[in-house]
Amino acid sequence: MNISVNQERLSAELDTLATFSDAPAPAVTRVLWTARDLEARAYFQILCSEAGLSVRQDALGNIFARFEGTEPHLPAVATGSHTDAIPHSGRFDGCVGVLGGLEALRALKSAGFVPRRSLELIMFTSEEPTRFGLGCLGSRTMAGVLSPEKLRGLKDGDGIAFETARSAGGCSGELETVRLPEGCYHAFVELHIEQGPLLEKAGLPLGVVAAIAAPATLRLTIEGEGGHAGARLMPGRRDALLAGSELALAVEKAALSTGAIDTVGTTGFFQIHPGAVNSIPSRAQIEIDVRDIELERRDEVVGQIRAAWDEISERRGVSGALETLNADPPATCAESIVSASQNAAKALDLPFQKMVSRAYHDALFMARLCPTGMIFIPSKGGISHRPDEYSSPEEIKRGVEVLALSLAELAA
Ligand code: HGY
Ligand code: MN
Ligand code: MN
Repeated sequence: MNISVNQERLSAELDTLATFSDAPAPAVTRVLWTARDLEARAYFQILCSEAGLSVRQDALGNIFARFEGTEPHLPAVATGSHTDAIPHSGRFDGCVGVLGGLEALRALKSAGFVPRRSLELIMFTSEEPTRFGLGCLGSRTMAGVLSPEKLRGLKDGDGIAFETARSAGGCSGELETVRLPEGCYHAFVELHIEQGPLLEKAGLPLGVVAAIAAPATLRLTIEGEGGHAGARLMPGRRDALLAGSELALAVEKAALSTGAIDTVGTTGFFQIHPGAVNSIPSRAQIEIDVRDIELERRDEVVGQIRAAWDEISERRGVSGALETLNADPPATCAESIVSASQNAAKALDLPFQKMVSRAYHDALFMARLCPTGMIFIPSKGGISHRPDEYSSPEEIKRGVEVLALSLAELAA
């Protein structure tokens, strides 16, 4: 099938989407249910309606845009990603899969393709953990991994309750209706930027993902003792920042201790109180991200971090419970999806490599619902979660073409 992707239109739409941001260009900040996020959601829904797709939103704000097939009662073939963006990040992470997914459906429509199974484009709520500390809220709930009770118990960094934020975000309806039954979809394919250097290093335009790494997030509030930086002498201090700093170094040490290149550990969030130069830090809030493509190794690293915290807190006389926010298993991509993507790449005469995704994605949870796979396009310099994140219009166009042909094969 000959499809033509409208690269100019897609680039213009990605440029417009990037303007809905709480950070000055080229950075993008777009956090769940902020005004910018709502603008992006509204913009996406307009584009889908203009493309003749039927659009609906569930109680958690997941948006579904449907290209009806000739047999609409059959489980649909889905694609999609996210448009929320962590603070001061880039304009392609997630957005390529949402607007590129839309462009794939438009290209199939204009090629006169009529799917037997309906095609459904999904914009997932809060793939990033920024607001509530937990990533993939939409897909995690759709897959039944996150319960409505757990959702209702969440509070953001300003103490705003989840339900308050949800209704302010224009969502209504019971959270119990978000969960989808297994087999609700025939297949799910997500187009995403690689966010790493491998495709660029290999000089390849395409990656077909075989597995998605296992992420875990830990959170800790360290309670020490504050005091005057001058008058409080060193012996017996209970400095929360220093305890947290030792823990952050222990995270790095634990990740390196496995000797496996696939083990990563990051202390990405570290806030101290009161934050005055002449006041001893009495409290520190820390969030730790640990991943590996092997579950046992990941959990071994988490165990080492817990043991390190027990020793540090005891020795320094500080307290705090190390809470696990999520510890998800890795996902293996379904052979049917991997082969559909490979067939598409071959039909387009595009070389590719099979690879692992070290970033997590909504596909990690859609894999609990149906056969799932991912298509990667290169990231310039392997950079992501930074304002200089970049994929060229040509690379995006090729990813959309492969996605469109993959969807066509799966929906036929
Ligand atoms: O952190 C991740 O892997 C994703 O970008 N949320
Ligand atoms: Mn991201
Ligand atoms: Mn992403």
